[in-house]
Amino acid sequence: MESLRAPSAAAVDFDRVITQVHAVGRDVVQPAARDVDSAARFPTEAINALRELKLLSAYVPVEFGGMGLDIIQIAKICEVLGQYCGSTAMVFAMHQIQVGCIVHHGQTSNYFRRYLKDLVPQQRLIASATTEIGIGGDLRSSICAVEIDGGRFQLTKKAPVISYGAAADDILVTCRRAADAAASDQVQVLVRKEDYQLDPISGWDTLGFRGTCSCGFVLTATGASEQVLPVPFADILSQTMHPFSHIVWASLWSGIAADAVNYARSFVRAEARKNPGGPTPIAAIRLAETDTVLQLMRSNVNTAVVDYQRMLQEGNVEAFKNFGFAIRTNNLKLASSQLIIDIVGRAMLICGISSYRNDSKFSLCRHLRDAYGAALMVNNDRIMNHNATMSLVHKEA
Ligand SMILES: Cc1cc2nc3c(=O)[nH]c(=O)nc-3n(C[C@@H](O)[C@H](O)[C@H](O)COP(=O)(O)OP(=O)(O)OC[C@H]3O[C@@H](n4cnc5c(N)ncnc54)[C@H](O)[C@@H]3O)c2cc1C
Repeated sequence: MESLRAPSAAAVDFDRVITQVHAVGRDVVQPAARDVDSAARFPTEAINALRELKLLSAYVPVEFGGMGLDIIQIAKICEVLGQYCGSTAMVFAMHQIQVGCIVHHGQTSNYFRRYLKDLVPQQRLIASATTEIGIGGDLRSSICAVEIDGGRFQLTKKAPVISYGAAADDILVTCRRAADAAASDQVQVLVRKEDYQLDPISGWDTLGFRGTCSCGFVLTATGASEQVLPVPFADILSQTMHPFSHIVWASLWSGIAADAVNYARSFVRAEARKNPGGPTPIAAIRLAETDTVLQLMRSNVNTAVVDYQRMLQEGNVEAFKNFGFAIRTNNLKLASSQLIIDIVGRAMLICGISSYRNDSKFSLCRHLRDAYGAALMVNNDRIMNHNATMSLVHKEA
């Protein structure tokens, strides 16, 4: 069986890429992060800097002109970006999920092969419209349908949340295969800015991830029928969207958590410097404890991403249907979205009131607010409910 993603044949030196991402993080992303957050504005300068590094096509295989990075490397970039700005990292991660869906499931189509080639010079930003008014976060159910007639399609979706919808160039939309199809008989359609209209229905004045600008829209689109991905959405979800999302999200949440721990470390060091040669500050013990939790969080991501990369290379599509794999992927999301709150909370205890202030150099308010979004991005209760159902029939090997 052919692999969904061949072994990494990256066209670049990955250490150099990571150095460049840190440089952009320090010089562009972090200086803008507080303004992005307080104004709830799109991180334009950050995404443009990533475009300049050609990172929006980082997962595009080398044969199409991309960097050919693998999921392990993409996850690492998400983690690094998370250390500088949660919203920027989330935009980057969500875009990569859409690229992943096209790379894994579009290559049998001339249209999508051409699209992947265009992605490299054009650095198009791809958003996602899965959630729909009337079905909440149930990914396996759609109300809207793509209607194909004479090689053209028409599509209207009421989407309560489309992250960076207004800034995107293209949007991957889940919908029913046809007007008479069942709610779960879904496809994904790539709609392009020149062919769609977004009518706003809600803003994005939220607690955290404010820079993702995840407003609600009624999306109305037309296009050519070849813009429908040639694989059922059920397969795209189990083989790509589900594992890819939870891995890149958990990676960037690790980055946010690691940054909070770095703040705590600087705070403890500053305390220790006040009393040279004195006893280790009590907060240093808290810091050591927090480090163990961060290590656990990172280890979870690492295990999941290595497992997924191996499965992609093996190309055994049956393996993705295994309940054990789905449960492990869900567990990564459940655990990471709780650990990020735990770690940021511990870092706040260490830094004390300065972390609670919005105006302090040790402020962790943004980290904490972003952290609380993690459990809601596909509601943890909904995920736990799926795990509960699967665990009734699943047997661990
Ligand atoms: C920062 C951020 C960015 C996002 N970006 C996007 C995006 O770009 N595109 C997109 O499509 N979506 C996006 N989302 C939204 C998506 O992640 C949410 O899953 C979606 O909005 C549904 O959320 P909900 O809480 O309203 O609904 P639900 O998931 O339906 O949850 C609401 C309630 O239903 C309960 N529930 C649990 N299980 C079930 C069940 N089986 N059936 C019914 N209810 C159940 C839950 O416990 C909860 O109490 C984003 C969310 C966030 C936080």
